[in-house]
Amino acid sequence: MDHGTTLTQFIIEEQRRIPGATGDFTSLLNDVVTACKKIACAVNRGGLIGILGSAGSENVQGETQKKLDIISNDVMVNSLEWTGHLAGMASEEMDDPLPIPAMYPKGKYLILFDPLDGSSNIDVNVSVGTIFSILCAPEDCENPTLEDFLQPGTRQICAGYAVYGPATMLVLTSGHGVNGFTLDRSIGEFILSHPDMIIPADTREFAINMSNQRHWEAPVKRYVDECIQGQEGPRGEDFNMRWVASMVAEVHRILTRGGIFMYPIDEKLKARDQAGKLRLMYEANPMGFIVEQAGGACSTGRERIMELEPSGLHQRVPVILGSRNEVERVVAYHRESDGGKQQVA
Ligand code: AHM
Ligand code: MG
Repeated sequence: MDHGTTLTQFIIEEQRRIPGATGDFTSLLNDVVTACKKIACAVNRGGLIGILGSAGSENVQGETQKKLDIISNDVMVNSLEWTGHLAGMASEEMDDPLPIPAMYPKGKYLILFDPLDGSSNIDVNVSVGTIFSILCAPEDCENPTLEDFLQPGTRQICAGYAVYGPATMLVLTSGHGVNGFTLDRSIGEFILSHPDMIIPADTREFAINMSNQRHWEAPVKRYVDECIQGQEGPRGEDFNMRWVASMVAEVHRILTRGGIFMYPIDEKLKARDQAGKLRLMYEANPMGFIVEQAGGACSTGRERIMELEPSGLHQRVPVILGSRNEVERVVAYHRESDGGKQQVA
């Protein structure tokens, strides 16, 4: 019985197209995929084995950690540290980059991850996910420093996410388009189910946390206000709104049917000295890479996210991503509001 193209088959076939490829990267990706399957299993059984709820600790950013945040982080670390493909790893849940223990061989790649994004949704059984970004370590780098991790998004060689929803899916890019795979639990393999994912350039669906409306900057207020005015407003069409509070689920929806997702800078974040809510290195950059590869756009409202020069591992940035024409409209509203003259048609 033919189950279709497995993810393992897909990445080996991709590797064969690269002359001189050693298989190291393929093997690393397989290890990441295995880690995601283990996390999917933990998330799936959470309520049955007593691992829902708070762990009673905080991460470096002062956010309460859930038990599953910590379990997922441990799964990623334990699944990847021994493989010999990595020079180091960094995670939303760890203060500093984690060196590879001396007893294991080191490799040429760096990985950054958010082991369980959207974890405020775990206890209410709403989709959560794992996001990862793979970079090359500098040549002959035995022990990568923090600076070695601080590479702009344009230097990513691969990015992906797993979404633990009604089905577990894995979505990947290594710079040649975006492909989606669905976990077939009967054989324990991810099967290519969404080849060449493309985000439509136009959309009539936006996602933003409306409870922050009074804190937003003028260009975001203007954009959302025009959407809400619908047929009677300047856009002349009705818009729909969604907010899952799980970035992986929002990006997945946008990759599937289009849309725009915004977590902009606002006065509330500024008052806390935060430059945004979402983290550049393991949320905005990998999602930016995936969205751009699917034909969409990803900006802070003022700059392309992938070109930002990172200044810290846990740096936060405003994020506006999705259908290209809508993202460009929001960027143009920022330009106008900041004093530029450019008008939107
Ligand atoms: P997390 O990494 O601590 O889970 O936070 C990131 C999440 C995103 O998935 C989501 O878009 C956002 O936080 C939701 O924020 P809010 O609760 O302010 O709506
Ligand atoms: Mg997160």
